[in-house]
Amino acid sequence: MCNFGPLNTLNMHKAGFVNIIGNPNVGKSTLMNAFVGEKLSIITSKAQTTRHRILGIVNGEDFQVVLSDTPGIIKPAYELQSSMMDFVKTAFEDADVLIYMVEIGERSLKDEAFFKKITSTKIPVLLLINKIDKSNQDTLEEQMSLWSSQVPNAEIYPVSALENFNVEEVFNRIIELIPESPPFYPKDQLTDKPERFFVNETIREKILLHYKKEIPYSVEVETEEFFEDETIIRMRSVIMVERETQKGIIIGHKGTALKRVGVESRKDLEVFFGKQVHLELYVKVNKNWRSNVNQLKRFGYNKK
Ligand SMILES: Nc1nc2c(ncn2[C@@H]2O[C@H](COP(=O)(O)OP(=O)(O)OP(=O)(O)O)[C@@H](O)[C@H]2O)c(=O)[nH]1
Ligand SMILES: [Mg+2]
Repeated sequence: MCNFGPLNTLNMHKAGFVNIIGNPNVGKSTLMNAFVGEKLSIITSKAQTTRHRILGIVNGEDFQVVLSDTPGIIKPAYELQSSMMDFVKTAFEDADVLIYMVEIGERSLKDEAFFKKITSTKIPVLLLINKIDKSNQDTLEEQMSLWSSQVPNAEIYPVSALENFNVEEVFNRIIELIPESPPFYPKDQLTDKPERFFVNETIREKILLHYKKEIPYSVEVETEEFFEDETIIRMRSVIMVERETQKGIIIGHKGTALKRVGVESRKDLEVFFGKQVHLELYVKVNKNWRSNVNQLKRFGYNKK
């Protein structure tokens, strides 16, 4: 984790927005969680795990770093993916520092327009070559020279977000780069998302982990009830799928598959909220929700 010592003795305060972008699955969310020290973003080995722009706020006595985790850059094939890419676009608009994350062995960004934006931006770019724990010195050197020629405006850092290698050094560089400014958010705030968002995401993570092919990409989760008393939080969430056949798959034989999602989600949520959790889950068909602009708005996929 990062070392949050005071910046100086002059009462100067720094604050800024640091937006993390890159291809799917390179480790953007892992990095954000490593900075924040909390599991704000879900992480799986599948591409397109993150669908929203999620803020993670790191507060120190004399600084506030507002990180944004964003969806991996893809060519959108349906409306949900277009909205996901709109979140990435907004990440260019308000950044004080851009983190462009690639993983070891990667060659270039699939989307040329985004790539051009990165190489021509006036915003300081930190290019992080992630997953170096999987690499060796020769490959790393080759990658360092490849990326310094591809993105000459970037400062390059080899990192391992998973093993926390060089994460603190990158954070210290961020503190140097962000401007003098009062904080943007209250100093005890960790994120911009409400509690229900983390319930939805935890459930979606279990679905990404346990179901194959198109199923996780056809699922949206909505938490309809979130009621907290002194000892327990009671939640009811609906798992939405696009078609009737998918509903059967989610539930599984005698409900065992859905039960597993429920048990694993509850355990994670108890850790996240630090309280006993009662979670009720059910499945509903919401035909073609991911191509329906109004439905997408309802689920928070409108960028503005
Ligand atoms: N070996 C290794 N694996 C890593 C590292 N960082 C992340 N991973 C793994 O890479 C996979 C993807 O990580 P995420 O953090 O979900 O990646 P992402 O870029 O947020 O992915 P999307 O949200 O789908 O765009 C997971 O299986 C992580 O455990 C790393 O430093 N080393
Ligand atoms: Mg992610």
